[in-house]
Amino acid sequence: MIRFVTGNEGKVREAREYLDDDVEQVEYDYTEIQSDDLAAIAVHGAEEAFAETGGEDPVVVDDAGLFVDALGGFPGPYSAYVEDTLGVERVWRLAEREENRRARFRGVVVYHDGERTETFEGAVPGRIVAPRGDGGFGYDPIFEHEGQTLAEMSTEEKNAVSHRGRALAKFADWLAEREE
Ligand code: ITT
Repeated sequence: MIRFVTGNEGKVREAREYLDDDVEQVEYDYTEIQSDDLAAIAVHGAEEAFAETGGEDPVVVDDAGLFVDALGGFPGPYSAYVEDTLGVERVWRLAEREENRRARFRGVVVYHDGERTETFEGAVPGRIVAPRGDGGFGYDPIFEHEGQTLAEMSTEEKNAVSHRGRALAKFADWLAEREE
């Protein structure tokens, strides 16, 4: 069993497509260190969550962010804070003024079992658009990849292209190799 440490059910739903029923959601609010480096934030979180939640099963932490080119990578590692304070619609309004609407989602999935820590990364290019679609979560309605927003895709379609899907695919391969 893998303990996925997150308050975000959408992340767990996407992870189940790769890890079947071997995933349990654990809501532990780990310290998010201030860093530009998503991997550093997630590694710190995974090690703290493993130590503090008292289980033996390995933990996984997923940290992701939306990086808008014309806004110097904003909101980046501060994406959760910006979603809570400004909201997704206002991030679209900020990007709307720019000629260049290119952006990318970047994400890391970190595994920690008390001894080893492994990091898997993924990214997806796209552009910021007016909100469309009601699937997914977070910034999905304003992030378009090849003509569709991530919120217009099914979980399977999103996973096939998304930052999280790419990171989870690498993680699932690594797990399968270990179990051989
Ligand atoms: P946990 O930290 O509890 O895992 P969170 O939602 O706060 O949940 P992050 O810090 O990784 O997770 O998220 C950063 C922000 O980016 C947050 O506002 C998310 O809604 C958003 N986000 C992350 N992955 C996303 C995705 O696949 N699609 C759209 N938005 C996403």
